[in-house]
Amino acid sequence: MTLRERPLPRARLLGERDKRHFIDGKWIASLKEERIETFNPATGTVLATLSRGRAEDVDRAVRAARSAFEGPWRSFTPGARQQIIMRFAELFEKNFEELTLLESLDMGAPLQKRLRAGKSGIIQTILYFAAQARSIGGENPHNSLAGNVTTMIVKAPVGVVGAIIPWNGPLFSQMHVLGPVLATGCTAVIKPAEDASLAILRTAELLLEAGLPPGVVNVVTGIGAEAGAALAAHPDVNRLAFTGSTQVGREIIKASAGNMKRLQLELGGKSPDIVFADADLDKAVPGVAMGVYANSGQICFAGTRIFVQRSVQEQFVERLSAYSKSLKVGDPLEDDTVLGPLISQRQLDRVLGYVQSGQAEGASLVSGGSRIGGKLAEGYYLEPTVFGGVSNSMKVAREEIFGPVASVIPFDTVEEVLQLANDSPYGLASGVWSSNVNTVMRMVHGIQAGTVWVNCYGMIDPAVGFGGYKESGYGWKGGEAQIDGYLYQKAAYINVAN
Ligand code: TXE
Repeated sequence: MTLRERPLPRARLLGERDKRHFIDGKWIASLKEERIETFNPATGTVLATLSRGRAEDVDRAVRAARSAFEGPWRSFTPGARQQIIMRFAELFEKNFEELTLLESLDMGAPLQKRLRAGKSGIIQTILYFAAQARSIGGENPHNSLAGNVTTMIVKAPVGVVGAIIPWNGPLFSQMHVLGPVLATGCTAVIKPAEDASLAILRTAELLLEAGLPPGVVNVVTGIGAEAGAALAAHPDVNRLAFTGSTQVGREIIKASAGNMKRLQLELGGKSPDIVFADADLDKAVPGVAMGVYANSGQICFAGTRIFVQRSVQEQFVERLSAYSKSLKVGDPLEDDTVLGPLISQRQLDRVLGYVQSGQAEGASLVSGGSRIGGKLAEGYYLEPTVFGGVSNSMKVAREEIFGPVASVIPFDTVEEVLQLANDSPYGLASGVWSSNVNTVMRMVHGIQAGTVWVNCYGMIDPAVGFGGYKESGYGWKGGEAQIDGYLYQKAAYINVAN
């Protein structure tokens, strides 16, 4: 039986196959009643249809968010907001299997892997923001004014937040919007990616069940250039969180200029992962490999530029290639699958284009590089791919591929690799594998990237957070810095002598 013929597991989870927007706590069709299709990337078949939101639908959602912000939501104390977030976290945990299955069907992530490893990270993220709800306070700074003047800094929620969420991990991504929005008392209009909206629509329902007043979180589905662009340009949206390509990030910056929206941009990456000769290769090989292949390479911080010190380069490439071949690529719903399909035919074509360009520029294709056929032929599956002999100036080393493609670049010295690692328009993340503390500290201080993982790759703690240097965007996600971005700061000078 091919994947296409297999009955959808627990198809009831999809509920109504024709999805609508979630506005003001209700399911609402687009004003023009247009629809788009969303596909299962494992089979290439239509999974559901979504309402195609246009500017007028976005406007309706922004109005709902504004009136919830000015209305019922305003009377919720920090403690009441915290309780709602905690109730939501409980419901989310209770429904985690269903939500993860939806996400898996919609974007192809291996289900069991997500169920095992993803749950605690996602729940911890929302719980971190629940705690933050109680910690937002003003300040009474010591001032240099006359004794009868008291100064205060007070904080207030910025208002309506727009969020454009990508398809590569919607369940996790949305928490970095829902968390700060609910903790600070803002309201939101979310535009999920057209390729993976289902888990976000289901989450909106759970928020309502948790006791969130209607209108606090709204979801408008549709196409980026239509609904997304309308949200980015909307004059009554105060802040916009965008995760996506650097190219669209530039459009968002332009669109935000109209009303000077505050922005949080998490954009592309081309992260260096650096292996020194004194590294423990038994740990570095799988660590580096999964730094590229996790989520089939569709992660913004994937460590795709693998710099390996020349004396261990040959051995490393051999082991990386053997490890890559050992990983099971397959149906995301099978228990032992490590890599699922890419999100779409378009993404598969884009990644195959990079494989061709690597070969054309003289890199050596050590393993992988082809679409997978047989019973996986209907989905968008690609073999984990290793390029050796890459130079940092090749296209495969300069542009974000967003697929399971590793490029190995040899180096000799610490100074050389630092210069090469920083020679990129991006600066999202990086990895260092070494047992020498001097080398490690030289890298931690020298690498121009928002995160440096040492002898590990891909850990994220919501209390620590992450963000980018250079064209990887700005606006820290997580930690107190993110909360600050969702608050206006206001100074009060109170002269009691008058
Ligand atoms: O991205 P887009 P795509 C990178 C990655 C990938 C490439 C293209 O390199 O190969 O982008 O992927 C919305 N105004 N990343 O085409 O187009 C769209 O609806 C407002 C990195 O999917 O940037 C979706 O929700 N919004 C990344 C989101 O932007 C617009 C995650 C991403 O779409 C819009 C995804 C517009 N004009 C892709 N056009 C990461 N940093 O994790 C599109 N969108």
